[in-house]
This record gives sequence, C-alpha cells and structure tokens, in this order.
Amino acid sequence: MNTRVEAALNDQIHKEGYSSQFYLAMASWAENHGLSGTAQFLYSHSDEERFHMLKLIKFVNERGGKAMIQAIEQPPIEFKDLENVFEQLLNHELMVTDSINNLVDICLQEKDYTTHNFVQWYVSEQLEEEALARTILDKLKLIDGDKGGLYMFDRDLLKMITTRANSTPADSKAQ
Ligand code: OFO
Repeated sequence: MNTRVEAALNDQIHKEGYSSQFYLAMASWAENHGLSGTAQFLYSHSDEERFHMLKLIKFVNERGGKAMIQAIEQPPIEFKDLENVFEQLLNHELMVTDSINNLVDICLQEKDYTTHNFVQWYVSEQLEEEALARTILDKLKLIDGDKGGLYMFDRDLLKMITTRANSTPADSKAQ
C-alpha cells in the first residue's frame, strides 16, 4: 500500500475513534441530565463512528497495509447546555469532512484509485452527518431553552434513530 495513503488512512482511523469517544461522552452527559432520548441518539451515533473506524481498519489490513490502533485523548466531560453539545458535534463533523477531503486529495495525488473509490462512502456519509447536525441545531435554536420544547425535542431524537437506522447503507448496520 502507498505509504502516504496508509498514513492518511491511519490518521482517519484515529479521528473516527475519537469521534466515537467524543459522542459517547456527550451521550453520558445527556443521560446524566435526564435527556434519555438524546442520550440514546448519541450512544447510537457513537456506535456508528466506531463502525467507521472498523471499516477503515479492515480496508487497510486487507490491502496489505498495517492499521495502527492509537491512544485516544480524553474527550470533554462537561458541556454548557444541549445547544453547546450539538454545536460541538457540528464543528467536529466539519473537521472530519476536511480530513476526508484531504484523504481524497492524497489518493488522487498518489493515483490510488481503489482507495479513492473506497473513501467515497465517507464523502457521502459526511454530507448526511453535517446535514443532520445542522437540522438538530436549528431545532434547538427554535426551542430556545423552553422546557416543553426540550421535552418534545428529546422524544423526537429517539424517532430519528429509527429513521436513520432504516436509511443507513446496509453495511453500516452490521456492527
Ligand atoms: Fe465518521 O462520521 Fe462523523 O465523524
């Protein structure tokens, strides 16, 4: 495997692993604040990020490279409020999108069209994840801290897990 592509894929493995831990920390925060629907949504999002990481690990190893399992830094424990949770989630996804775009660039520069093809799955996934985070943030801004609104928001996030599970590519549900 091209060493530059391998290094970029390993960097992405680390980022997906961190995403999983970051959303796990958010889920735990939500659970401790009585937001059980939000917590379940974030637990499930954390599982998806782990799947993204595993998919990369398997790809690297199957193509003759060596997937590196690196230490993951401590995610935040406290969040100001629910809006802050989803602001951080959106900003994180924007950073991940930049990283995926960089990976696409490297594949093209190194003429690694197989990896380029593989990475397209992540390009589409990022589009979905950014759109979802923006939709959720818009809802929270509308609610503007209203308790009744937050109650309904929390309940609606539970429904979103089911909708997403039914619309996610089949292989992303395998884990
Ligand atoms: Fe892996 O898509 Fe979010 O980070």
